[in-house]
Amino acid sequence: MLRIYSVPVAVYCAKLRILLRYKSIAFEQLQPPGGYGSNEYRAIVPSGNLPAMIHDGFMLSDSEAIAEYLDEAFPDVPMLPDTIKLRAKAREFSRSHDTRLEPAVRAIYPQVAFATRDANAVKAGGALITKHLNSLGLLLSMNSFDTDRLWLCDCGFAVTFAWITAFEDTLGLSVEWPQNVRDYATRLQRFQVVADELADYKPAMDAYLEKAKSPQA
Ligand SMILES: N[C@@H](CCC(=O)N[C@@H](CS)C(=O)NCC(=O)O)C(=O)O
Repeated sequence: MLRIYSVPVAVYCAKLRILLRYKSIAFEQLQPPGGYGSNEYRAIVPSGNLPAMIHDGFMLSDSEAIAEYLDEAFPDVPMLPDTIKLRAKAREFSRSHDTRLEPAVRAIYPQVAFATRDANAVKAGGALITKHLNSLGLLLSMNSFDTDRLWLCDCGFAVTFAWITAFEDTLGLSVEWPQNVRDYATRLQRFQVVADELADYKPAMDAYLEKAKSPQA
């Protein structure tokens, strides 16, 4: 049995669940004992991060390491391309999500609470996200992945795009989306597993965003 340590709002857990759904891998989710970052959880998962996986007694953390492991362990529905160069490109694409776009979006979380929000920090955050979306647009324009399939590198973007849109709606975050990035976001949502995961994930996003509301609203 495959077990995933997770909490409902965790972005990288939602990313991983898209892959698990697409590959039809059965899994069970567990709360990290003592909460993530706790000594109890670190005794199992040294980074204290989510997600982490236990597969037949084998522990692995980091969503991308887990995703690549699962792609090899459950090869029936491959989620990495079949040539060395396209696989490398897919990894470049994944890393641009995990190390660039998502961290820029994560920097907005401290600004969610209405009571302590700094409008200048939200504005600066929007500019940084726009910069990364522009880079993504350029990367996409050079991309030759089959667009009829979902790739491992698509999973994180699907979730992060949902957060950017939620921040536009709730915080008035100002972001410019290159047209091909908008088209990419729309295309990802047409995959049933992406739509299903985002629908299941939305209550956790909404609960997190409650504190964004003005007390007068
Ligand atoms: N690059 C890591 C990022 C994981 C990550 O930042 N997870 C968040 C939850 S979405 C977390 O565990 N945050 C708590 C912490 O960093 O201590 C991955 O892909 O797994």
